Amino acid sequence: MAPPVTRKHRVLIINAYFDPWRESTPTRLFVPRPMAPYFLAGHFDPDHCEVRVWDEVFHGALLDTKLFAWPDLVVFTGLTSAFDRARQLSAYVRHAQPKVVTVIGGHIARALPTICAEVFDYVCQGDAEEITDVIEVVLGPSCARKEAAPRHDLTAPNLGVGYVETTKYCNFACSFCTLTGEGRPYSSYQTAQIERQLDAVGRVHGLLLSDNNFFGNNRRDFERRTRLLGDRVRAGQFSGWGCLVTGDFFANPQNLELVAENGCKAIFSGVETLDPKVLKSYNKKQSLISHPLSLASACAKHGILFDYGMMVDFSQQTMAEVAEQIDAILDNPRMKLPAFVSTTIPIVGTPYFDQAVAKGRLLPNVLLSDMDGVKLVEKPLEPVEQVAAFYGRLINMRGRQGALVRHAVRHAWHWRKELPWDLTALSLLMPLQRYRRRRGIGSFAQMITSWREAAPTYNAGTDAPRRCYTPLFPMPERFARDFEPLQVTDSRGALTDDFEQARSRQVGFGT
Ligand code: B12
Ligand code: SF4
Repeated sequence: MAPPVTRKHRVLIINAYFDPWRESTPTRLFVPRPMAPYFLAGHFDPDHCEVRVWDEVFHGALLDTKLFAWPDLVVFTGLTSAFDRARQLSAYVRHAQPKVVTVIGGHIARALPTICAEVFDYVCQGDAEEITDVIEVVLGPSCARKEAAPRHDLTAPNLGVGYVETTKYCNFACSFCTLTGEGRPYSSYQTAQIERQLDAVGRVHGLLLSDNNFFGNNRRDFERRTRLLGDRVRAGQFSGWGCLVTGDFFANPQNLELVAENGCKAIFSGVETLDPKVLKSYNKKQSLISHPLSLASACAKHGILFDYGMMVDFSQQTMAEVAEQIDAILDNPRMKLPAFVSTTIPIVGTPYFDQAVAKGRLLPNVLLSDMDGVKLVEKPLEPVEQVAAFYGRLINMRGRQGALVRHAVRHAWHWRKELPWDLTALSLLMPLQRYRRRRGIGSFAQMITSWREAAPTYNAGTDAPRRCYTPLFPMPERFARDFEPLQVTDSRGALTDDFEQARSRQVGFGT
């Protein structure tokens, strides 16, 4: 229990993050933005608590040592691979302020419950609402806000984009997906809850839905949520919205008509790979009908921009096969380049991770923080050094920059009559911005840290550890373990004892 304070309780909510490109500077132009910090912030009563959010994606690496001594309570969220980062930051705040209380929840806590219980004071397995239990115990019942709504006011500058979630989790079970591992049922928010979120967003240029799958498995419910958004577009709250759907959405053309009528302007779908054999191996049959060209054409007819992500899996594909797919896209101005290319990640807790372990596919000396989609962590079909070098060139489009620029211009020109000017401009600029190594601008400390990072090798076995594993300033010996990386595999490629212990099940709030 924190000591009584006469001022407001100070709450710091941190989205811990390791930038795969090893940049410590802010990534302001990334969409979508992580919303968990702002959902969590909404549960604290503003009359009793002063809440600050530090999102290491949007604000860059947290290197401001003065902030470590500020909070009474620190709440952590983040992607699974960011566990080490959350641990480092919790060490900094405990060192600066021994009475601070730390809480973690979300993907990290679900995948690694045991080690989280050792490192943090409270470990939450549930959704954002579970933070109210912690607030009541640690700060007192009056500090928890009743009808909570996300704190969109804390997202400033929001660059004209607002975020809302209308459903949670997913009705599919792809083997590589974290949601399959977590096994929570797909569910929709009630109308009043969505309205509350929309009211909290206020007037913005465009709205992005954070849903994993806006379409889902209940047509009437999909129609309800779509019309709700349409009403807000017609009322002038935002000019349009974008969402993420699964491939089965496109099977019925009426779905596209309905979303278009209700102001949808952009659709993202996880095509993942153009290779049906690989899709089947992931249990991702819903994407078998999803060829990016036919989907882009269908969307463009309704003035909707189509986008997709692509995964490459060198444990099933050769470099020549991958190169052929990318070059075929670059040769065809009608096809859109994927929004991002990533390796398939064996995310801890997924069936895909278990298969990779059972088949001995993990490379030796893999750290949890290596699992960011930008490094090889699985044994490829071909020699690992060659594949890593090839992959590094591919995701930076090295040797393909001319073809990339030509493709972007010809692609935007081809679709200009179907798409409004702002979406045409977006489809021109997005690939040029995504397929190059990011050089960001941030605080002096962030820029220096980025410049000092070793160059990436795209191979977990040979990448030098990130700089943040060395503390920012000398720390007492008792914090030494907090700066050691959680190692997933040993020098033979077998799971380490530390990792097995870290992920063993020990569930429940406050463990
Ligand atoms: C925004 C986003 C990003 C952002 C930043 C994410 C971040 N947190 O830092 C960016 C664009 C950087 C990103 C990158 C990637 N992402 Co992403 N991303 C998302 C996305 C679309 C939205 C997240 C969000 O805001 N959701 C809404 C909020 C409200 O939900 P939430 O974060 O899940 O939190 C809920 C609960 O978990 C819980 N909760 C969370 N934290 C806490 C804390 C406490 C104390 C409590 C009580 C509860 C709690 O409460 C919330 C619900 O009420 C999700 C999909 C989705 N719909 O969630 C994928 C998702 C998180 N991403 C995913 C993946 C796979 C990736 C990539 C690996 C993709 C790739 N192949 O390149 C990369 C990772 C690169 C890296 N560095 O490792 C996976 C999960 C991966 C994982 N377990 O780590 C998701 C779930 C998509 C999916 N279905 O596969 N992503
Ligand atoms: S469709 Fe997407 S969100 Fe759903 S299980 Fe598959 S990868 Fe995960």
